[in-house]
Amino acid sequence: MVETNGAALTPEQVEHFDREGYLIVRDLLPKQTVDALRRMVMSVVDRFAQEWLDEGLIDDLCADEDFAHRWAVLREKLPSKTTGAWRTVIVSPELYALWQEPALVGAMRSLIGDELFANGIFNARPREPGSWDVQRVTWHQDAAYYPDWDAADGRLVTCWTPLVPVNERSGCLQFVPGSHKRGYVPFERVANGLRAVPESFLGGAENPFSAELNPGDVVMFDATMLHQALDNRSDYTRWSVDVRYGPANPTIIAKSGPGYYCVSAADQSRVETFDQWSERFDAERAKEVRESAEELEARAKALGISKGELQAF
Ligand SMILES: O=C(O)CCC(=O)C(=O)O
Repeated sequence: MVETNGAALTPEQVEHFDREGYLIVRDLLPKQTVDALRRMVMSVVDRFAQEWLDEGLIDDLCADEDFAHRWAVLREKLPSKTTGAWRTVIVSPELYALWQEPALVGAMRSLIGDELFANGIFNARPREPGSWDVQRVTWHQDAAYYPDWDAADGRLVTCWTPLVPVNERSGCLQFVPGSHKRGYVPFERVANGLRAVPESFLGGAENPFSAELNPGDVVMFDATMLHQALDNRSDYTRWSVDVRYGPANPTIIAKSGPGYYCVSAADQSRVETFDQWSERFDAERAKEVRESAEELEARAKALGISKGELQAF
């Protein structure tokens, strides 16, 4: 049985989220949760490094490099030096455990309610040192990514957590406080396929709030929150993980892609296990990938990189 009774947010924290559209909770995740996510990410790095070694693209696994530096050192050795966000490669018990983390669940129950659905949009991001078009995340609302988004369906909350220290130099997130109250604004596609808020809707972005965080901290924010990520000007990879929760009502479930029934205070038997979810994720993802193959091809071509490098988005 999963523990669903993590501590609730205080009324002041809920009030901050309602007013500003985001909330930072310091040291929310236990160290073992952060360590498990870092190990999961590093096992994917190991796998990629071994493939590149086998293909003769690199001559060293760089296994002595530390967590923050290894990926960037490996990528420097490759002809195409950067990659997008990861999704399919992080479907793992560790990611599942993050969604189930009692402290996070406690916070989400305070903001959303007692029946929670884990949205099928989630990422681990190897934001590499440098200024890379493929990785650039300019001002946007996450609502732009939810099919047929409608505020009346219920609140959708993104939870973003770093696996290394993030600050303005290493590419932290920035927010326009209170901008969620403007509601959903139109988006335009930018070169890397992401959905950006046009200039004319960016009032307040000249004076943003920078969410500087350490591993264990979580910033949670509303689907209509205007936010962006700064370029990474440090010498290490800005690793982070982001997951999303919504109320487990039939409309949200239908619109949430390959997510899963994540928490139920009323009946825990509704909650899918990792094996059930990952099997369904694979099947639904395979369908999505087939459907978007042409779009992927066009985006990769526009960026001058291979389809493989884009497909984890
Ligand atoms: O991590 C990033 O660089 C961007 C994250 C983001 O915009 C999001 O999770 O909605």
